[in-house]
Amino acid sequence: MAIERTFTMLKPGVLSRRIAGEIISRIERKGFDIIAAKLMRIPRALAEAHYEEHRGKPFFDELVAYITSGPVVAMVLEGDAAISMLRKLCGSTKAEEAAPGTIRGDYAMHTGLNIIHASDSVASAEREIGLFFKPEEIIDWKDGNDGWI
Ligand code: D4T
Repeated sequence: MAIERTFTMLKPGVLSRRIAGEIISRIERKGFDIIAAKLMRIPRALAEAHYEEHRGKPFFDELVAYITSGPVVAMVLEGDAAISMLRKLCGSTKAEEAAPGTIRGDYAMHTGLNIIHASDSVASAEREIGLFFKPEEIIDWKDGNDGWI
């Protein structure tokens, strides 16, 4: 499998619910390397750029309002097939289809409040990492545990 980088974001509400640690812990225990992380409030323009593909859809305004309503934790993760691995760990976008055991399945009741974002392709990951992080904010480190993960 190829090593990939993916972008993820713990959406507003995660900090208020005091579950950021639990979610990050699941990501770490799976084996991803966290190579960038920051707490931030997303400016409206960045939220709209991030969700540009959904502009004009009925849920777009609510989505942008939600994502700008409080601080998020933005991260870049690295690992084998990181993009599809993280999508599986998050579970289905639709709340009613997200399986128990996945992050969305365990922590979200509503699709519009699905608590975590994960890039869905190499192109999206590159675009989203570039929107949220400067190259110097990404730390390329190795923990020496490759044989165990
Ligand atoms: P997001 O991007 O949560 O950050 O998730 P996905 O990559 O899994 O899903 P998406 O781009 O299709 O949707 C983005 C975001 O919009 C919300 N949404 C989506 C919604 O409120 N109603 C809907 O019908 C859909 C499809 C949830 C996630």
